[in-house]
Amino acid sequence: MGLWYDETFDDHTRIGLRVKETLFSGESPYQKVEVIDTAAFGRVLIIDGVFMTSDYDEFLYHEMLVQPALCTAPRIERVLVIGGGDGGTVREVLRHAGVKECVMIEIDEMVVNASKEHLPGIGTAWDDPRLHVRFIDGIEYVKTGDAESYDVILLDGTDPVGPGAALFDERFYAGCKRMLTPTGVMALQSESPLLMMDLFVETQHKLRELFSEVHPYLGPVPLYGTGTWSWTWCSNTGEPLRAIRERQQAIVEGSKAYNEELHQAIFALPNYVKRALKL
Ligand code: SPD
Repeated sequence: MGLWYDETFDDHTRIGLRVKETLFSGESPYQKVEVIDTAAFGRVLIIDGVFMTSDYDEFLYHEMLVQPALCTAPRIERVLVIGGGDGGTVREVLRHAGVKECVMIEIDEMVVNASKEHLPGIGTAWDDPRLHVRFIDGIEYVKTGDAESYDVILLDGTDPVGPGAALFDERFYAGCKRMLTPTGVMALQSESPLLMMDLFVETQHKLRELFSEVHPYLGPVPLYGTGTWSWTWCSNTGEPLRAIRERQQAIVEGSKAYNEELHQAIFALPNYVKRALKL
């Protein structure tokens, strides 16, 4: 049988990967951080027993979190990423020549160090001079940072357990909105509408209290339970389908998933989601 790593969702469900080798295992002040090499998904980052990202399907997650926001925001000079310690999100941001500065706030230095060493295929932009990584608490940062200082904010957290739980709190979202320029766009990972429908709906309601435009969109991430994942695009002025053609054209060639047609398609919601959100 060999060694398997199981992520357990609940009493009835778990998903397992056969392990070729454990590359890193450490306990930070915040959480347990592991990197394993697997036969099916390549290298996989695991935090507190939950699969975060893998060589095999990370592009499906990171391109979807970043590109709809970066291709629609009126301005993209200053971008804030909260979480995302594996480096996949900032890599996608920094593909845009129009980004002058990308600040990444990650609470756990161990995640970044382990990712730099063991996931070099995901974090390929660590040396970009436009990137500024700070190891501080994102919750505190959005309380005290300068108002209206970012054109785009991206939230790349874990599931709402451990230090990631506060990233699903309405006060945190209000802090993000405070730091966003009036025409800015925020996008976040918003969990699985299948496996975590209550959390998904609750998150949409919290965001609707703060933003006039709140648009969830869906895509596949095979590593995560149920495979169907959601992200949410938020703004007080723009529209998610009004993409900026030149920005799209500049990055589509180098994208594994994102393109102009997909941008339009991902915002189409299946009936079970529309009904849950009363759309
Ligand atoms: N169920 C796992 C959800 C993890 C979401 N964040 C992944 C981080 C990848 N950069």
